[in-house]
Amino acid sequence: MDVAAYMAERIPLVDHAIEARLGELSSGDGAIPAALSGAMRHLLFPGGKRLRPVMALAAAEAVGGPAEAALPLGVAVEMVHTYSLIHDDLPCMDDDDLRRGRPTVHKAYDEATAVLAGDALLTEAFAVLAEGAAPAEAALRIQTVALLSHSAGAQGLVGGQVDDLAFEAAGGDAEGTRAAFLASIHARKTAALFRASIEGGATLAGANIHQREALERFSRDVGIGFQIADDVLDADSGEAASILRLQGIDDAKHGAEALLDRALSEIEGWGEAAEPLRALASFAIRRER
Ligand code: GRG
Repeated sequence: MDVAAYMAERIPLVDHAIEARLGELSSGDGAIPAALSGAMRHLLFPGGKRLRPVMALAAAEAVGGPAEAALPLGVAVEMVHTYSLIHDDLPCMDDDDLRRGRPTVHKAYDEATAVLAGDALLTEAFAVLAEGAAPAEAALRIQTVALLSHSAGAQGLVGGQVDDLAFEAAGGDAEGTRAAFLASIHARKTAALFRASIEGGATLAGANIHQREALERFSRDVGIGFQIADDVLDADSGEAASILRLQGIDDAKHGAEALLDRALSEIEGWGEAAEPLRALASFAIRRER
């Protein structure tokens, strides 16, 4: 399976849907301020890998649905992801000047605008997901709104970020304590949004409970494996809550491979339709950027 070709085919669907939404926000009587619109767009275009939305579409296909069923979720998760990066870069968090080789939003605009652009993306994400559902899919959309809320909220991204900031102080000295704490940070900070994308995408395509449960486990392993890959790629960053604080690069890579194997075993026997999801999981963990 050519994962690059699959992504090249699906990313324009996501980009077009994000563009349409931003266009709506900036037109007509309720048009948003130009500075806010610019700051919201700043990281969205040109974006990053768009891995989470493409995984949402692939998860919909994996359970026999059309990719388009997951498109509102694809837009929503990319907006939440983008908000998290904008806030993560702020002076009170990681204090970064550059993101994807360009000035961070608070550098290109100012701090208050960056906070507000993140807030706007986070809240708009839920509007995108909730609006425009055909009556038959309304219940599935509501379930997916709840899933994304939990993934982004106190038990997910935000809680993970709080623990991440406290890692040095609260990690404890014992190796076992630190390993468990690190795994919990990665599960919340990174894997939670993969779960919302993957289980949510399948939910919107009508997945049954067994498929959803398998994808919950699949997405946790893929999300943590993705974060390990990120730590390995970012080995020189000195990031506190990195797997490389606990083990060497080779052990970390082996651990990520084991997670990939276990994830793939969750969707074994799902047939050809799940091939893009398998290929994206491999890409997430074996990527070189
Ligand atoms: C609530 C004030 C406030 C802040 C929250 C939630 C949060 C800040 C930060 C999230 C933590 C975070 C940035 C996790 C990192 C996960 C990760 C490895 C992101 C990089 O993802 P890629 O590689 O990025 O998919 P691209 O650039 O490709 O989109």
